[in-house]
Amino acid sequence: MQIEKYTVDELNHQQAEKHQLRLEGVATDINNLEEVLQKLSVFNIAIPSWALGTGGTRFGRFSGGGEPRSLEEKIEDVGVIHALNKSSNSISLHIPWDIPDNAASIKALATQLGLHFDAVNSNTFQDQKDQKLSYKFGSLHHVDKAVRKQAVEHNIEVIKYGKQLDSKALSVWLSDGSNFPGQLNFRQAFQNTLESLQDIYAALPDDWKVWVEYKPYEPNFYSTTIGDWGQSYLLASKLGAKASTLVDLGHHLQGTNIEQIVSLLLMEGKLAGFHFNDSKYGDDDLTVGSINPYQLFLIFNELIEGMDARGMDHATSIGWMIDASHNVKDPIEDLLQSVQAIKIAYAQALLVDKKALVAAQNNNDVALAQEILQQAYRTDVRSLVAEASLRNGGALDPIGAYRKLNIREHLIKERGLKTVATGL
Ligand code: PSV
Ligand code: MN
Repeated sequence: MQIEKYTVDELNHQQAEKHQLRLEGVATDINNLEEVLQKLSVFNIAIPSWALGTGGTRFGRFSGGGEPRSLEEKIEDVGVIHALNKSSNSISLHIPWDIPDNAASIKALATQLGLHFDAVNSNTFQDQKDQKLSYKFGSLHHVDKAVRKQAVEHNIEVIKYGKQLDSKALSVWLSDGSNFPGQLNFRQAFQNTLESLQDIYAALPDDWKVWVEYKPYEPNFYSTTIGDWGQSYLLASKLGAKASTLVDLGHHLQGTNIEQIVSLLLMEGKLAGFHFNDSKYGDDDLTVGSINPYQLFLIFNELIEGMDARGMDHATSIGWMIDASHNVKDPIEDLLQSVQAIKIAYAQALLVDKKALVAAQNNNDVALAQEILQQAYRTDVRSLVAEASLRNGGALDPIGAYRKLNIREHLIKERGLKTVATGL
């Protein structure tokens, strides 16, 4: 389904007056308004191909209706999201869940919707039907060289698909680990992983990157071979300049100071990018900003500080992607909410008075430093995000528009109530 622009314009028109008043209200306190709006309008967050269907847990999965039945339909759903928010201009594919059999036509469809392809993701955490050797005891870290070789070859095949679509990065997440003490020799597992990644690295095209994602637990519950940012950073450093560390917000133990991790990875030029989500207990895959929006703001504050210090372009120098699972919400609504939450946190962080913050830090004025951050965080920036969307031709209120245009009903009519998308 494609959204006609005039329908969005019509809805915007109805809300124009209210929006203008809100914008004027907040604009008076912002010196760099045009700069903030410009930065917001070029900021995009990739949508993962596996997040367009309903998610589930090992206890069950409850389909929501109208789920995309093919890669083409997933791309169309991202097209809907992008038409509404003008901030989701790319899709990240997971292979083999979404193999682009006909790359030329897949690319043409994406281009028609104003989309391109973000990082491609490999999958050696599941066994596929026609697979020779099992990943039950891991893939790139496996004790058996033949299994490692099979996993390396899969990653090289994923790069091949990515090349056909003009992707520029391979994202690797391994579930490799152990469930019980004694099961694994940690050093050997790490060395095997490094060697396997070196083989993959050697197959990377010159203008590609490899992103190494970490996760503390699940599906393994005693150790994970790339379990934290230190292990990922160590691998990325040993691999070389094209390798860096991917931060998935849900992949930290409770209370971890993620903003500090981000700051140091940026300082070392080793922050690959993000998988955004939110969580209360673990890797809960909840909507971005739904549990801890202040943490998200603090992360963006460090990102902006660190990127500006290195002269990096906010929008393009690292990868921005959502990685969430939608068990009870309409996935498109959940993704729209996530993108809005990210843009809100980014906008708030752009408002931080950096000069004043540096002065407060250098004077050890702790209370003032906190005031400066919270002044920005407590600013209602929703009308700034709306204005950036409007200027790009998107909706002032993307979720409201999605509902008013009855998009899910159209999708159910077109695809049926009981369709099931590939993914977890
Ligand atoms: C693992 O939990 C993860 O965050 C990785 O990014 C996977 O590729 C993704 O979820 C989808 O399963
Ligand atoms: Mn992830």
